[in-house]
Amino acid sequence: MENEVKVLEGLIFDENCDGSLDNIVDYSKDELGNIISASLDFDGDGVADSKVYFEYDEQGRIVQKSMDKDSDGKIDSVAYYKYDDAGNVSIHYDDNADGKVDYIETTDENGETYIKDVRDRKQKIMETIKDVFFSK
Ligand SMILES: [Ca+2]
Ligand SMILES: [Ca+2]
Ligand SMILES: [Ca+2]
Repeated sequence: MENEVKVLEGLIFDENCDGSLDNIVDYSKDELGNIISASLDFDGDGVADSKVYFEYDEQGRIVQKSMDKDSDGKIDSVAYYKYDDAGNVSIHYDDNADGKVDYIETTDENGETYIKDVRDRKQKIMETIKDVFFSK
C-alpha cells in the first residue's frame, strides 16, 4: 500500500495537484498490479472531484495519463509519456484534450528538466521562468 501511494504521488502530483495524499479516495489496478485509475477528493466531502486514468506499455511503464478534472466523465487533459532507447522519458501534454499537444517536458542528459511549447520556443519559456524566479 505504501509503495502504491508513492506511485500515485509521483504520477498525480506532477500536475500541480497541491492536495495531500488524503485526497485519494479510491483507486483500481489491472491484473498486473498497475494502477489504472484513481479518484481524488479535494474538498474532503468523500465524493471524488477529479479522476485520473493511466495506461501502460508492455514493460509496465506509464504511457498515458488522462485527467478528468471535474469528474464529469469527460477527459480534460492528457499527458503522453514517450521513452527513447535509453529509457529517458519526455512528457507530451495536451492541456485541453483537443488531441493536439500543447507543450513537452523533457529531461536532458544533464538531468535538467525543461519545457518547450509546440513551436519549439524553449528559450522563451526558460527566460520567462528565469524572470519569475530571479527578478524582484
Ligand atoms: Ca469532494
Ligand atoms: Ca471533465
Ligand atoms: Ca491541446
